[in-house]
Amino acid sequence: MSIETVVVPDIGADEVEVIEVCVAVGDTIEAEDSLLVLESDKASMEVPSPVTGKVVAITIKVGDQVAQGTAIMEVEVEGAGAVDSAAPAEAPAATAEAPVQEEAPVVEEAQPAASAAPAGVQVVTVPDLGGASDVECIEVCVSVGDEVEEEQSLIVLETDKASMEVPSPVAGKVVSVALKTGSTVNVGDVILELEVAGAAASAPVASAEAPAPAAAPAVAAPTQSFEPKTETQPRSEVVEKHGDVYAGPAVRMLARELGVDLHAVSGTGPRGRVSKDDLHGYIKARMAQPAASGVGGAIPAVPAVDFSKFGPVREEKMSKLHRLTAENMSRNWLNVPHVTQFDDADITDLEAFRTSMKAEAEKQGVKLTPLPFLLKACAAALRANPKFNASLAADGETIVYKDYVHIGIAVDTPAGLVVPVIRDVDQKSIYQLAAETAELGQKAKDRKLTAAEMQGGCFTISSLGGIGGTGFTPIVNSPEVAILGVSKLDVKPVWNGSEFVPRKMLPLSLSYDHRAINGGDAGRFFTQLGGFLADIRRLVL
Ligand code: CAO
Repeated sequence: MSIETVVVPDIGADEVEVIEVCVAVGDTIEAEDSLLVLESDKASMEVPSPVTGKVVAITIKVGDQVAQGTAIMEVEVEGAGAVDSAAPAEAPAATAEAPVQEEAPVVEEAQPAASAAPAGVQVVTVPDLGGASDVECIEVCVSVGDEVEEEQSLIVLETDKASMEVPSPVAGKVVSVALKTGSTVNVGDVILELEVAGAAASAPVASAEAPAPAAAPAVAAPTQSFEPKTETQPRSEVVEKHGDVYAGPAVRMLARELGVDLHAVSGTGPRGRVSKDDLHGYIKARMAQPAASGVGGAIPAVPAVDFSKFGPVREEKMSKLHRLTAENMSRNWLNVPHVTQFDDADITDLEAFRTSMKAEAEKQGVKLTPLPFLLKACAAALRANPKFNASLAADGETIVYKDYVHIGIAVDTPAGLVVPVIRDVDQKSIYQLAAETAELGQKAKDRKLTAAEMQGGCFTISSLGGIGGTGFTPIVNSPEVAILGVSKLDVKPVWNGSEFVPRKMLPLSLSYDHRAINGGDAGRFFTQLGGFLADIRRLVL
């Protein structure tokens, strides 16, 4: 083990603000996991981790100003040697490993060149993007007819790691806009045409002759001039909701994600700039408002309670995994119209077989529980009922059927709930499944699962059978469309037509997304699953 100090990499700007710390002490992080989000007034950027390890200390906090080389955190990295107490002094070494600049926006250089042309219509083009290409335009901040000031934001561009505003190089009136939200742009692409204040529209000046000002280095895009177009662009194409609001790109992005119109938010920053806190404050205030009477009201917030008024309390921060799980649960609960169906599977014969095979399984090095049989039976039922082995596409209009059967198993760990995925369950033997379940379960508890081992599931089994309970309603692990809850096996009297006989009954609950699956589909799936479990010989048919 050794301790690495992770420092701020070259961010192409002097000092920027930490607006989010994405990890906490004790978190296990992978290389490339986001550690921080930084924001200047022109750009926001994520700082990914250069190493894999465990966070042992965090040396910055939200609101701090940081620059290249500022120590961010200490990470315990797997490897030889004892803890290196001199590690912080090695910050520059960590810098060398830190993410390279190419993914961070070059804030100062993102400024298009201002033309020194005295008058005319100027074409404003996309400036140097710090090496990035095919960058998405996520916001067009102005529209035809707008008077813009020098430095006023024209568009907002976004890569997967950073967003940046492109300010106007000169003051003028927008005569046409060449981009719209969603356009993909590269350096030199035309953004818009500006009629420069005081210009005679009929006397454009070739801006190719215009030198770039000192503030905008040669890497910035040149401006050009040409005859103004006579046709005007339809306003509806370019009108942007937040165009005349002063807010940084991260705030704009958050507002878009949350569906908040920034016009409604009062900015408390300099020149009325809307900060993240302003946005959060606005959302909190809205959430605190009573839901509108009638349909369509927002979900009323649960009021905050001071529990210490009623007795002693202890507070504990939720782990990151716990918070993520909670978010996913809320998202799935709110998005998926759930139906849960219950049944008992008669596994008397399966249990007799399993018990008879336990000793042999042990010789093979595996513990034979009911779970691998359940996996195998579910795989067969999923193959026979493709609607369950599917997902709804994001467009809400397409169903994606999967020709593979990967099944996740919910594992409750001290840090939170994780769902490792067993691949190609239909092609594996019971022993293989038992071994893989045990291995992934252990890895989950040791927090050693990789992201790949938790992805690609088609269906999930949540087994509480080893713990207890007679039934529960599991939440669908979206974008999967169904989940099987397994409760504790019990011996129950079952009527066989002439008498009650004791049978080992396994309580099952099947929750499904009613947008993708109907009750009839679920009935058929459940009946088949029960059939496979009641007589596992059917699995080989
Ligand atoms: N009814 C009765 N007994 C059951 C059973 C059931 N449905 N399912 C398992 N058991 C028994 C097993 O046979 C085993 O008994 P023995 O030790 O006597 O053989 C015992 O319960 C414990 O089983 P297990 O939990 O070790 O093994 P598993 O294969 O059932 O589960 C794994 C593997 C990784 C899922 C498990 O280790 C685990 O983490 N379980 C917790 C499940 C969980 O957290 N669910 C949370 C879901 S929250 O939505």
